[in-house]
Amino acid sequence: MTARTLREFLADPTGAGTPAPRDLAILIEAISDSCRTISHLVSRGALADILGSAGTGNVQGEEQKQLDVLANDEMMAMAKASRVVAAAASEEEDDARPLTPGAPYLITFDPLDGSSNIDVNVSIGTIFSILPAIAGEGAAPFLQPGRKQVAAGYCVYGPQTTLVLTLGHGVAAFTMDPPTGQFVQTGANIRIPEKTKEFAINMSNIRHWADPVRAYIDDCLAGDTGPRAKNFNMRWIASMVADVHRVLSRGGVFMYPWDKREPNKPGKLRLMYEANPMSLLVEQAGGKSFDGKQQILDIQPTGLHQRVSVMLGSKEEIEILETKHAAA
Ligand code: AHM
Ligand code: MG
Repeated sequence: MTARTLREFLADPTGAGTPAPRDLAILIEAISDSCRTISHLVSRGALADILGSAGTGNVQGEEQKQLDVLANDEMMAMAKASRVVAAAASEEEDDARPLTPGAPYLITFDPLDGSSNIDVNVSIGTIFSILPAIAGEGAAPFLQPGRKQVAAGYCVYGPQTTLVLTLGHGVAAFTMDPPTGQFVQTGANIRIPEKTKEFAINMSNIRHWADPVRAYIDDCLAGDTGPRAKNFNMRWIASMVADVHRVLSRGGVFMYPWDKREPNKPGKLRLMYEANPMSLLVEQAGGKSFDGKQQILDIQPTGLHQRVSVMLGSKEEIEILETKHAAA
């Protein structure tokens, strides 16, 4: 059997002969078109004179790179042209943009995640989350818990360009075939191994962590003579999209927890653009996600740009983290 294209997958995503809702299929295909365009821009880099700063900042006060702005413009134009998106919100823009009145979906995205890696030729990606459109103005309709997502995914621009997608029944992966630009299915029903020996965290922040996080990592570092009785490996790409892709591919735990530097800031990563879509993918692949208090998908959002503590990945590791937090 020849591998299916993304379009063929959307015609029968569960194998039961039922196509994805038409407007959802239109949107997913439109997103994949944008990912192809962004992948092309990313691969040209300095040749197109698009590396370096854009000379602007986003709503969070972070410097925007030229490619952040180009990717954002591409995703916004796509959402508008699709005619199936009522409003879109981006990590790079202050406010949600109303697009097509009466359309069935809302979309949120981080157009190019891993900004610190853009100029150094390390994997980066686009993360997206699709919610049902509900009544309300501005940010209000977006403030739905992650469990309400009808689809979520990311495209990682690495050695291959790979789109990873959930429509709420399992996780599938599609690799872009450069000669044709087609996304061809290369992964079905992806499962995160329950057990792992690999963690991803920015260790330079160790002195700032809360006690349960410190205790968990200390146990991992103690290796086969410590309480976990096994040696752990560490990876940190500093692109969430690439770190989570590794977790989905071979297991592990990814963490960007709250820390004491800015106690009133819940975390670094953003709930609507990063944590929710990644949590849905991880849960659909048999893993778990946790913010130190509750499952991330159950959080009731209060703001479009709200930040959150993130721990996600292999089920067994997240359950150990839950136990450590409950005991603290
Ligand atoms: P960005 O959306 O501006 O790229 O920031 C999010 C990124 C994540 O991809 C990554 O996990 C994290 O920031 C890396 O942070 P640090 O540089 O502190 O290790
Ligand atoms: Mg990001």
